[in-house]
Amino acid sequence: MKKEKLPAAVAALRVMQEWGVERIYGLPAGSLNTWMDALYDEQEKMDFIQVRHEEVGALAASMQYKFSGKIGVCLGSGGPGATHLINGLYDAKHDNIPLLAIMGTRDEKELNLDAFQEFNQNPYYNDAAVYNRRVAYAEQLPKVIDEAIRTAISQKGVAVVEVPVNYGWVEIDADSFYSSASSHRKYPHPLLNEEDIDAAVEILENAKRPVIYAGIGTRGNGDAVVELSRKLKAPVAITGINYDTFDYAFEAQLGSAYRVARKTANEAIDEADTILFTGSNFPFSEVEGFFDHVDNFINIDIDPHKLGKRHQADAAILGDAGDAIRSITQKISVKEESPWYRANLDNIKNWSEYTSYLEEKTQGPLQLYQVYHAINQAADEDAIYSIDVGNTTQTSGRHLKLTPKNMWRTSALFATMGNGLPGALAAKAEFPHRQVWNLCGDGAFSMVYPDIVTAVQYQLPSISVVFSNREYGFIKNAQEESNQQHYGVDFMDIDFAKIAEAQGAVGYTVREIEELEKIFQQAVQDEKAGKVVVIDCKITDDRPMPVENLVLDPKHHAQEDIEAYKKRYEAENLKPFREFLEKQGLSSRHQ
Ligand SMILES: Cc1ncc(C[n+]2csc(CCOP(=O)(O)OP(=O)(O)O)c2C)c(N)n1
Ligand SMILES: [Mg+2]
Repeated sequence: MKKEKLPAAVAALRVMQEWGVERIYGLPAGSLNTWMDALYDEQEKMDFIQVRHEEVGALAASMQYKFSGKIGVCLGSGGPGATHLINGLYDAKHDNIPLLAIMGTRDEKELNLDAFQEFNQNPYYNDAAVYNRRVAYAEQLPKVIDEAIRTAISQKGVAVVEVPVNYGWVEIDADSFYSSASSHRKYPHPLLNEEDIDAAVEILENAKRPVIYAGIGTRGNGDAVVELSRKLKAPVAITGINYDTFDYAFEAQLGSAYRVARKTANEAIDEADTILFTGSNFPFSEVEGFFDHVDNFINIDIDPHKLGKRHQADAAILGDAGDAIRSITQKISVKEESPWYRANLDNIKNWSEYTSYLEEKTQGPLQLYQVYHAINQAADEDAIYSIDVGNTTQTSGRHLKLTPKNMWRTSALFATMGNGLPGALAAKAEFPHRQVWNLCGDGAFSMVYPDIVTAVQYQLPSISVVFSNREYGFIKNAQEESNQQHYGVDFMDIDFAKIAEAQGAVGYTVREIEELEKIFQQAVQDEKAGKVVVIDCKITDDRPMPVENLVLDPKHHAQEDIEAYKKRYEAENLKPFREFLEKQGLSSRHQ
């Protein structure tokens, strides 16, 4: 009997399908011809999303996992298409995201002879990838794809597979390969070591000024963190990528720390004596000596490699952050509402009055703050936010009113600009019935806006809010701290609404506060009607408050400097944390 045969590339797609892959992002090329034929054959079971730049495809694939936990796949042609993928691959590497990148290359006979567009590709990806191979012969193609996906998922990283173009067409035996997807099991949570829990509990029992630092390891366990916070009377600082784990109205939420941050978190950590650091890889702790002053540092992580990585730990707990937090909560005694806790609650309230004041202004030129107010008013309660890199990363964490029903995702550790729109494409493809927002700066949007066409073409509606301040604001602000001059940071005004319209999307321009409400309500209707929307918000170039560099405390700054700072940041009623500490009979550690 004749054996059933199928093209090797189709076999590879079947393996991917078993792993749950529903779409591939990419852009065709000669070296991808066999993949395109296979995708044509499999189009009933799998989508090909044609992007306008391979980087957008790679970023969409990476962001897809951040939103849905499903591995993303991207394609790049041999040579230039493959090298275009690199930012997406590094985004995935840095954020521990499983991703499969397939690179075309020339027919095997032409390899290693400096053929057109040919180069020794694998070494280029070595640093980014946990698996990085060229397929050795046609029959191996589905097996290598299976190995690549299994490695990417189990090691939470990037798998790169280079495929000579002729292999994909070779007819292979249908029974010569299989997918190991059905054997996939998640690592179980490590059993907690009770001695380590007890050591942490003892430290916390004696802490006078505890702060819980909740990283993304606590995602899905916000309730457990809140319970511990209320029992221990410890405010909660969060990693910047963890906003949606907590309800914005949680009374003891300090927000995130350092620069992409809120005042309250920096001040609390600065005055704390004990940090409970859970499920976080906060990269600024060593560089800035962020926790150097504390008496005790407790480190919880599910990854042994992270224990003690960011700061020397006095107690270390290997385990799932939720499990460990629950165990600590069970063992710890209920604390009275302490002066430390009250001072923090007051400080949080003072900060939230400040941000509300900015957001709710009805007079004056349009600032970014009022744009957030419009978003908060117009957004669905389970809206998804894809956040680009720049001021938006910082300000969305201050002004968006998030709850665990939302999702807020960005390019966190690699922090590449241009991830917002790819993230919105991926989010809508994964969650077609949820409202999707892309919040980005004008610089970041300029890197990727041709892919608005992709959203239009594939009917993946979203609302892109462009914060147009006509500058690379986040970098201009950094220059203010370190350079003598601003240089290379300003650019011309761009009409993004017009660009959007030219791409078949709906474009709006907002110039005044009073225009916001109507346009945002209309945009929401448009998105629901299946349209891709771009709202170009022409905002002032006001710098958002640098909370890592506060000038509010008369003990440390001249009155005129404080007045100038308050005036510039419209912060007349904002108080230094010292005032709240002293009101509670405590003193600052900076005398
Ligand atoms: C690909 C890339 N290039 C450069 C940077 C450095 N960088 C970080 S934020 C930023 C400016 C962002 O400008 P824009 O998108 O206009 O946002 P704004 O801060 O003005 O709101 C730059 C250049 C980066 N993170 N990624
Ligand atoms: Mg800008």
